[in-house]
Amino acid sequence: MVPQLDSFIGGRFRRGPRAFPDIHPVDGSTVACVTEATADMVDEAVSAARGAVAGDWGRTTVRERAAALHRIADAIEARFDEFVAREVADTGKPVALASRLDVPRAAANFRIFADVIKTACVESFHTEMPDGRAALNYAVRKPLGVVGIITPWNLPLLLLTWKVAPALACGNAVVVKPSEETPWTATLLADAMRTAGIPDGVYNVVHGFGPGSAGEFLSSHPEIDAITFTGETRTGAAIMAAAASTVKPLSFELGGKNAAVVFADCDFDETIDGLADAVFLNTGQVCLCAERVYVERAVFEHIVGALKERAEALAPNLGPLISAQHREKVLSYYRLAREEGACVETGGGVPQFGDRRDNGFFVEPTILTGLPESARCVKEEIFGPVCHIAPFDSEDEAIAKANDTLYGLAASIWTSDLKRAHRVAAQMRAGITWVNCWFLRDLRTPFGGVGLSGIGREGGLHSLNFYSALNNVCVKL
Ligand code: NAD
Ligand code: 6OD
Repeated sequence: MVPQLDSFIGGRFRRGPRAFPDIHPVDGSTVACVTEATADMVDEAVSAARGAVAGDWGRTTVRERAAALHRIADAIEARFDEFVAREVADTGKPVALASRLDVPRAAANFRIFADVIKTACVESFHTEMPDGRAALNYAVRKPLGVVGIITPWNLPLLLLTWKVAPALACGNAVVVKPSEETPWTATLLADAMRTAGIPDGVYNVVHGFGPGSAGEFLSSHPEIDAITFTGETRTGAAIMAAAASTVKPLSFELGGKNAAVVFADCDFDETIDGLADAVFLNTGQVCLCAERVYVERAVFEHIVGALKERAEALAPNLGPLISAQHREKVLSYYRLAREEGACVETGGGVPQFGDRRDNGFFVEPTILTGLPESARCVKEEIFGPVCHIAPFDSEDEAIAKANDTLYGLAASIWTSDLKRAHRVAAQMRAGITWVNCWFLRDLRTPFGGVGLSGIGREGGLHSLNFYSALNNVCVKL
């Protein structure tokens, strides 16, 4: 018997009438059985959240909420190994990665927003009118109410807590809809919430799918005050349409087709280390991954050769893709790349292990060269362990190529010339530009994308400003 994962509504686990399997991507086995929330259950979750905001939770002070967030982080850390095991069961990612990235970041997300909310300032103006009257204007930060949170499968706990923490810091209650592929850590977080003494109804989980299921019920729900979503651009558009008639704030972190720009003067070893992460971390299933690498011609062959070596060395320890369906999507791009005339420098297929992993969803890390900039493999997000590497001859050409995308999430620049780094960074059409590093995060900084990569910014005060309503008070003096 596999464990059953139920929705969590008003402080109680609630079984839905229909069940679906939670599949382990390493070998295709079923690790849990998830019960899907009905429309009525989503209504109940929203009511429970509204009740919490109207009740004790709505009366908490900033100090009390900051302490509560630290207790949630403590509860995650106390069950660190269990969170790692559940994340690994759902995603198939290596234990080392979940232990280094996903679970520590979940705790850090609660701690940072506990700190940020305590020091967050609001505007105040001393107003002087031409007729001699004066006033004091000051803003008051209030919760929005009930926030709907819809998240993807690639960094399930990290991306969920990145939204839950600031939403709770601002005094909201939340209804979360984790990806159907990765339901486990959102469910385990419900236990951590109980341990941390978070009142019933503040954190609710509804399991299910997107269209015609919990995702759509939540995004079209008239009683939800705001929606924050991370996932595919196409899904963001569907959520925007579903939410339109009940006008509400939306925050979207969407897809990317990110560029890395490598200059001949880069620190070669540091760049190869950085690129290996930027292309292959989490089997390329990070929205920030570089799927387009532009390399100054003088070092092109050298970089292609070294990254190829790195890909081949990484291959045996790379985790699987999330699902059979996603693997088919990635493999369809591997086939398309050949049709489009790519040279496959390494990879391009499915590895054979001779053990249970042959039933899993693995693909080979893949490096492509030789495609024109117009190729679909250079234009469309693949979301796998693959990049296309192309040469460039001038800084302007590199910038133009990097910016030639409808997305605009992240970019990285690799050079020892800091003047050039600042100059090129300023011209990148992306929400985040890293110089000589990748995915190095300060959680106070603005995080988000332009174009098809999203709407709004998360991080530090930017998150607080999304999850709260600023009310201005004008006092005549
Ligand atoms: P997805 O859009 O398929 O699913 C994300 C969530 O939306 C899931 O919970 C899903 O059930 C739900 N959903 C799907 N259709 C819906 C609908 N019509 N209404 C309401 N909810 C719906 O994304 P995914 O495949 O889980 O994740 C991969 C994608 O996410 C990639 O495109 C990646 O770039 C993007 N992503 C972006 C960021 C970022 O910060 N910009 C971070 C992680 C992932
Ligand atoms: O680091 C973060 O805060 C963040 N939102 C990362 C997103 C990664 C996308 O897959």
